[in-house]
Amino acid sequence: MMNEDMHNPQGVTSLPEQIRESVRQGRIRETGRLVSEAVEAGYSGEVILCEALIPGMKQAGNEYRMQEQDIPKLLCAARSMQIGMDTLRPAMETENTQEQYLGKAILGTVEGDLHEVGKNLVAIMFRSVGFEVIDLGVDVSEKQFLKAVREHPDAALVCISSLLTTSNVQMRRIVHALRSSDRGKKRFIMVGGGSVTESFAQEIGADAYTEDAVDAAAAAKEYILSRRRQEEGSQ
Ligand code: B12
Repeated sequence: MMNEDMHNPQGVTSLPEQIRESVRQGRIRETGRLVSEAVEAGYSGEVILCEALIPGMKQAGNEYRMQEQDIPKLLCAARSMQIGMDTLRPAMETENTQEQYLGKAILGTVEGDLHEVGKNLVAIMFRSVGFEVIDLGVDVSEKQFLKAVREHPDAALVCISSLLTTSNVQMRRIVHALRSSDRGKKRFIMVGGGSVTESFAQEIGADAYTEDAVDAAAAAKEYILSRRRQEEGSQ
């Protein structure tokens, strides 16, 4: 693997740093081009995500909060992040072709909430460890979650994202409705997003909460593998 320091010895800004700045500034096409260049240059998907795209988006969010950026600029940053993730996806899937198939996971952002960047990141990380993701998108109602679990009875996991505290009430309802529809076949429900905490997750009866998408994918994989070990042990 190449030297992945943020600066090369000549002091020229590295590709991850350029990507970070490009997302922060909301330069959509440039972000796509830089991510392609970084992939070709041999940077791993994880480095591009964790050292470039995510920090760029976080910085844009912080500047928006400090009123140093306005909504249109923030939307461009979110769009740049999305283009970056879309560009990265084929490379990440190739990097992980040796991963075993872990089954289906249903994913969506709760009703009333249009934030999609974190949810899309969860989708990428889940796919990268071997899950098939059924992405319901944003503003997903209790009914739509229930329809999805009926249509995909083999999905062992449901992942719910919420960024707005006002949407937490929806998250509570969705978890409750999913539990009531379980009929003995317990699904693993994971929740996350900026408005969710570990204690809220426990209070509403979710099975797991993680702060970020990388840990979420690792926790989901661990759950599936331990379930398979148990099933093998009981045969
Ligand atoms: C970008 C953004 C927007 C964009 C969204 C664009 C898009 N296409 O997604 C736009 C401009 C549309 C927007 C609109 C609004 N926003 Co906004 N937005 C943000 C901002 C700046 C960044 C969110 C983001 O993309 N973060 C980057 C991603 C990578 O992080 P993430 O989503 O948190 O996801 C990570 C983890 O949470 C986790 N995760 C996420 N989902 C899941 C799911 C599971 C199962 C698991 C395990 C983990 C997990 O993994 C991810 C990282 O690894 C945040 C501030 C912030 N710092 O979060 C405010 C923020 C979320 N917005 C906020 C608000 C208030 C709004 C508006 C109401 C503003 C308004 N007055 O109109 C509207 C609401 C619109 C709606 N109905 O949804 C508030 C929410 C406050 C609250 N607690 O309720 C925040 C916190 C800003 C603030 N400090 O005030 N917003």
